[in-house]
Amino acid sequence: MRMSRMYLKTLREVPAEAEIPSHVWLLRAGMIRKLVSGVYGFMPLGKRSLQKIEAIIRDEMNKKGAQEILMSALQPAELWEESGRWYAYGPELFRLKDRHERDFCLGPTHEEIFTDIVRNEVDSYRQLPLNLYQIQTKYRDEKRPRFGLMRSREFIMKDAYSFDRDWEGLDLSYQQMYETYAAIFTRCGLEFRAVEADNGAIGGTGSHEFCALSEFGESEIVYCDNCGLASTREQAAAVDQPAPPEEALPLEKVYTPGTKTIAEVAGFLGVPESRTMKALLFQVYDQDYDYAAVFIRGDRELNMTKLVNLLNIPEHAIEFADETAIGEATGAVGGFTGPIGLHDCRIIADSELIKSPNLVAGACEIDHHIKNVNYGRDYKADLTADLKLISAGDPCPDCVGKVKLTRGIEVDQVFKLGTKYSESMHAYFKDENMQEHPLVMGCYGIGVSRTLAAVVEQHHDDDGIIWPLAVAPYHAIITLISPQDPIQSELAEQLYQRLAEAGVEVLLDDREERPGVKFKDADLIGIPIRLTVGRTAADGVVEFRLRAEGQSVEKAWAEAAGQVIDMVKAIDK
Ligand code: 9G3
Repeated sequence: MRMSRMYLKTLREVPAEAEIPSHVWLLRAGMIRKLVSGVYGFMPLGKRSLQKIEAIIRDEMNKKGAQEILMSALQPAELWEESGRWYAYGPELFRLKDRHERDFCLGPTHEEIFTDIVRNEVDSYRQLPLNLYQIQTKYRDEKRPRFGLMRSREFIMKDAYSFDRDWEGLDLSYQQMYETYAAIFTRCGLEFRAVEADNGAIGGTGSHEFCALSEFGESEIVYCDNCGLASTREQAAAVDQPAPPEEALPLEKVYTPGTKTIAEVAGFLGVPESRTMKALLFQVYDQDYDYAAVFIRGDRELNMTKLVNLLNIPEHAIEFADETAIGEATGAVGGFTGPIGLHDCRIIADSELIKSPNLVAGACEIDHHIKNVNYGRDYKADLTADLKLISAGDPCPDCVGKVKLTRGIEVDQVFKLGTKYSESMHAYFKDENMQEHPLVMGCYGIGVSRTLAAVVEQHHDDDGIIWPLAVAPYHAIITLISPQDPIQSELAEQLYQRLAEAGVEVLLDDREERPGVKFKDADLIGIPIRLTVGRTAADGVVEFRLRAEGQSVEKAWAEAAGQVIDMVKAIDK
């Protein structure tokens, strides 16, 4: 493609709404354009990279015997009523009516649609296992779309649905898709971790998130380089590290004026924070108790997911209580609450805390704490469990390593759906004895447009994008310094033809622009290989430079061409 003909508008300035690198660079490189909040269009360069990612997905899915179909984005409400989800989703579901006042939604996902197709046409075990997928536009009316393609209201997803005769079959399908995803993200040049994830609203059991590591990711990832553990932070077990046992010393109430925080009381008494006890008070709804006090070591943070799971209550049934407001009912005293003197309140203690001797706790009295509080002798809990939020450097729960924390972009999700949809929608098959059984399903999504953004998050520098060769919009760019110089333009044309004939996707920057602008644009759009035709054209010499490495070397043009052709042939080998 000649850049003098190409539809491309690069931006020198960072658009105001762009907060993270991928959003900045995709806009500045002219790859995407915003239509309205959370809705983006793909311009020529962006569309080409999107197609590269889709081609990798198709190749890997087809290798595993999955079959591509394409279902509609327009979904009749009836199917969602059958699955029971029509009323389960709120404003996030784009709903509309047709001219006959019939209810529809724009599909945020396609469990119902795929189950409907299969229930009408699969009725025998001989047709199983089956894996159908599509690459299709999804619609979710996100409350706060942001970060460009990362959280948009319309996005491209590859969603696959597997149908098996039993759970063993599902496990096999799941394993197949897991391997497929690892291959896809590796070929796209993404560094990722597969982490156990919470099942969330969709139900089913055992789901994973593949997270592309990025400091701007929305998921907090805990990982161990030693054993390969990877988990979302709220899911990660934390290892108890109690102080060594010691004799329980006598209780001692001390005057600790104005020391409301852990740091203040630890500082005032000259003890480490790990020798103090933190109290967190909660108001609880729809349970047979109103208040709960959670006690955890002063140097730890509470993991709310673990607390909610322990109490087996929904997240909205618990909220932080105002200690002063509940003082009357429970004896709590803001900033000085401890287990001794607390009443009419569920006492919940972290597993590590109860093994830690002689701690400083609030005295339930203003400006006073109590030293040497010991579990068992001085207080008991109604419930104890690991409630800690794991932190970087903590021991790995699975090995002797230390965990690290990073953030991840959830580029996909896979769920074992089981019979959730096949039962509610009567998708059954007959076995060898003509016995009817519900199909056992799994679903497997990849955020295609989100993957594009994740690649940019992981592959950029201060000058722009650094595309991995396999997903670059073009493999190479020929920067022609002086198009009006016949020697230079002749050589550039020769090089251009040679590469194009060999199947290299090559851009020829033949614009009447200053060299500096051409170099800046080449770096900004991130084409992996740059060949500069300039002063040395008379000797048949060009400058060869890899975007990812930065330094340039001079080569005879045919040799440079050969090297580019070899690099392109080596993609995905
Ligand atoms: C909705 C709306 C938003 C949603 C869903 C339904 C997420 C919904 C979960 C999934 C699960 C899997 C197939 C591909 C892989 C992920 N957001 N989910 O079901 F109505 Cl508004 O989509 N689906």
